Parts: sequence; structure tokens; C-alpha cells
Amino acid sequence: MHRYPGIDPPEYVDWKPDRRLVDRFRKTVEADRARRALIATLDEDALLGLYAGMVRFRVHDYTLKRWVKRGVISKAWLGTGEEAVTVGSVHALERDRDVVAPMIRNAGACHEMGMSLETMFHGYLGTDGGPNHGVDGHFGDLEHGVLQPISHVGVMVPVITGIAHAFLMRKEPRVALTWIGDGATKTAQVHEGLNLAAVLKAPAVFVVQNNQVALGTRLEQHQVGDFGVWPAAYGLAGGVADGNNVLDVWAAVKQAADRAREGGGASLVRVETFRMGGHATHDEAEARATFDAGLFRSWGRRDPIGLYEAYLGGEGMGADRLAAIEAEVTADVESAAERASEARAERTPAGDRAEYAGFSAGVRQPGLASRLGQSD
Ligand SMILES: Cc1ncc(C[n+]2csc(CCOP(=O)(O)OP(=O)(O)O)c2C)c(N)n1
Ligand SMILES: [Mg+2]
Repeated sequence: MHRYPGIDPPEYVDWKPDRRLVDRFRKTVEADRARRALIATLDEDALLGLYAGMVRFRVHDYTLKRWVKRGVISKAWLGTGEEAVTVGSVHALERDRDVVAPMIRNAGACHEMGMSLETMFHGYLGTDGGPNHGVDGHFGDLEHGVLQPISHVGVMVPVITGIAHAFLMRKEPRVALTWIGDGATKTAQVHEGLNLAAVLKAPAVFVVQNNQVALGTRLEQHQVGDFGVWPAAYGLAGGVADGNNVLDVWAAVKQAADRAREGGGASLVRVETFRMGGHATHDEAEARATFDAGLFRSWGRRDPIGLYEAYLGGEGMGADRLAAIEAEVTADVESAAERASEARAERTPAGDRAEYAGFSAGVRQPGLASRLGQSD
């Protein structure tokens, strides 16, 4: 895909596929028999859908970063380099009935679950065209199965357990999923929620998104033990995936979601990836000081989108087709951003009523009750 100096991480600007890493990508896809069989069920539309989803997420992030550079918004939390984790997970679900709780790095879950990009951009601009009428930068929409997060990391784990338990009690074949950052795994609520999910055999999927850092704290500064033993410690099914390989993530989450839907209970799937920028746009330089430059170089060669392009090329999906998808997705994202910015002036709630117009007036998430199968 196109690369943009000053917007992309420097390692991505002149990105070229490294033959050894492309081979490794394919070997990962073929290594495990059960996963290979699942991946073989993906037709061209599904394979290209994963590509389009990752490109959509990346271009959405480009837009936010440009807005920050122009002073339109003050900062943005990006998922650059981690797109495969979110897009692979969401595409492994039944998007018309399952529920997800995205965290900071999972904004792509909103558009991949079906929320409109224009609504999302209204959300970043804080206008009343956004999902929560400009009251809070965290947003979701249960019409599309996306829970609105709250700021405290880790707390969506018991919430997702509760939702999954409700599905189980109602005998609905539905799954609830959330991502847990490596840092968030150190919060108490995560442990309560995981244990409860195991005890209840809740149809939940927990994806530990290990991007090796929590804000400015590296993994080895907040963890001594090995994530590998966690599922067994809770009595959960486990799984590990290469977080920069969208097909491996897809297959690992699909296995976990199928198991949950069939009554096999919850899974803890760990995906290994790397945060290619700062915690947000304001601390990119500090993030680079936090890690050895070699880590950015080596993970930078593993751009999940670039590697997948090379893989698809080997499957006969040529560069022209991928470029056409990129052009279409880019046009969609850019026009959504433009419509949201044009409407900004008239849709910004007046200061004296902004709070009241939203939360204080009891604005409820549209569709909450219907999505969860209750009457309003
Ligand atoms: C309970 C709690 N403590 C601290 C914070 C401040 N905070 C926001 S994001 C973040 C880092 C989270 O790291 P991680 O879970 O690894 O996710 P990542 O940002 O790497 O995707 C912190 C400490 C918070 N939101 N909630
Ligand atoms: Mg992290």
C-alpha cells in the first residue's frame, strides 16, 4: 500500500517484503493442521475482506494523525502495526450477533463490526453526530455489537464475562470478545473476570494483545512470569498467535469462538505484536527512547499489511487488485472524514448544554436493549 513519510512509522516508509519473513508468514499459516484447515475455508472475498479491513484501519489512523498535525484534534491513539490483531479477531466472529469490547488499539473493531466511519470521525471531533453525542471520546454502538469502553483498562473483562454468561443462560449461540493489553493484564478486574468466565464456562474470548509495552513501561518491567501458563492456571482453553499475521490471528480466534459457541467455554488467546509508535501521538519520541532501536527495526520489517500483501500475491491476488481495494477504502475513509469535519461547526454542542445534552440528559446507547435481546 502507499506509504506516507511523516505519517507512517519511519520503518514503514520504504517498506519492502523480506523474503524470509514472507516465507515464515506462509509457514505459520501452514504449520498447524487444524488452523490450516480453517484458513482453507476462507474464499477470495473473505481473504480480501481481511486485507480491506486492515487497510481501512491504517487509513483511519492516517486521518487521525493528519488531524493531530494540523491541530484539528490534540492527540490520537493509534493501532499502527497492530491491525492484524483487531481485524483478524473481528472477522473470526459472527458480526451480526456477537459482541466486542474494543480497547485503545482496537478502534478498527468499530468499523469492522459495521459502525460508519463518519460516525466514528464525529466521535473523535466530539460533535453530536458521534455515537455518544460528543460527551466522551470513548465510543461504541451496541446496534453493531460494540460496547462503549470506559477509560479504566481491564474492566471490560468482567463485563464481557457477564454478557457471555447472559448468552449462555438464554441458550443463544453468541460469543463476547475483548482484547486485553499486556499492561491491562496486571489489573485485578482482569483476574476476577477470567476466573469467573472459566467457572461459568462463559462463551467468551479474551485476546491478550501483547504489544510489549504499557504506556512507557516495557513488558519486562511489569512481568516476570510467562503468559504461556496463564490459561491453564485459570482452567481456560489457551491459544497463541502471531499478531502480525492476520490469518494466524483469525484462525486462533475462530477456534476459540467456535469452541465457545459449541459450549466449550472461554479461551485466553495470546497474540504477540509490537506497538510501532507512542502510547499516543504525543509521545512517539519517548517511545523510541524506551526501546532499543533494533526492536523497531526488526518489528518494522513485519508490517502486518505488507506481509499479507506479499502472501496474497503468492495466492494469485495481484498487486492491481490490492491497489484497487486500497484506493476504494482510502476514498471511503477520506470522504467520511471530510463530511464529519464539514459538519463540525453546526454539530458541536453549545458549551452550556454540552454535558446536559448528552450523559446528564440520560441519553442511552441506541439499540442497547435490542442488541442484548431485551425489550426497551
Ligand atoms: C486501571 C487503569 N490504570 C491506568 C490507566 C492509564 N492507562 C491508559 S492506557 C495504559 C496502558 C495500557 O497498556 P496496555 O494494556 O499494554 O495497552 P496498550 O496501550 O499497549 O495497547 C494506561 C496505564 C488506565 N486507563 N486504567
Ligand atoms: Mg501493551
